[in-house]
Amino acid sequence: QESFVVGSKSFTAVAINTAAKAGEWIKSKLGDINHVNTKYSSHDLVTEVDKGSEKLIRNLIMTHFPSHSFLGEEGVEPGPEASARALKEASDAEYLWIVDPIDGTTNFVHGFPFFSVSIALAHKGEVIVGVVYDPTRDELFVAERGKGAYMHGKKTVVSLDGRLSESLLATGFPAEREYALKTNMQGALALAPKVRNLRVAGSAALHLAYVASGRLSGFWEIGLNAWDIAAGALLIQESGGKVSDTSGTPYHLGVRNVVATNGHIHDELLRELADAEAAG
Ligand code: 2AM
Ligand code: CA
Ligand code: CA
Ligand code: CA
Repeated sequence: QESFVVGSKSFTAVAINTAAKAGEWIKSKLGDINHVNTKYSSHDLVTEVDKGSEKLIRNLIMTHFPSHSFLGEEGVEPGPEASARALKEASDAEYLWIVDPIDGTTNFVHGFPFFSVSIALAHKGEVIVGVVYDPTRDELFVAERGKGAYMHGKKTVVSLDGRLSESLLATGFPAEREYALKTNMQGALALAPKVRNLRVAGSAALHLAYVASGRLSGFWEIGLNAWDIAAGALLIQESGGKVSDTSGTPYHLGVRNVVATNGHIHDELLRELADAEAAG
């Protein structure tokens, strides 16, 4: 049994308080953005609120746990190589906080109310605490390894849907990343007639929290980063679901091509996605 407590400080309590504070601040900035900068292309946005949220989160966490390491999206150069390198460098740490200060920045910029704060803590490479907070709906999803997942005190449980035909699935359309866009679109095109319906709402972390809480039967997306997935993956595992990469390898911090389901539809979804990619 891992220890979730150092002295009198609970990792989970700090994660929850930090996500709540950051979320509240983000919400207060909605509709009040002066500058939108682009990272890679006109599709890849970052605002002062992304950076401010990450700073707030980093300060709170490092004040409580100065010996821990911290990996946040806005502290890493854009692009898959830099983020893989940053994760590799950080993965020697005994305790590593993995943070997305706003997941769904495009939504945030446009005032489309579907974005979240994602905070995970990994111990020796294994996620032990995951928190995803949706400030718009004031919904806080919390998981502790081995202890279950909760939303506001109520245990979250994945959906019972046993077939794709009765499933509501989500994915992402990352416009500036050609391979990821094409692969996700091919998957969506192949799956659309076979599932109940598809959603593309723009926050991977919140989609994962929705799989954990049974609102979605499954989610997949190619080309994500550790900070998009870490907290949500634990939410799903602790809610009885399954998380892997597209080849079926069980979830680990390096997974970028994520498939996350209630477990029942997992193999069927993996098969359909593999067929869709092979068919090109
Ligand atoms: P973000 O809002 O934190 O950037 C939507 O498809 C998902 O893709 C979101 O979780 C979004 O996270 C992420 N995303 C957006 N641009 C990205 C990029 N350039 N590389 C990797 N992930 C990205
Ligand atoms: Ca981003
Ligand atoms: Ca993200
Ligand atoms: Ca982000």
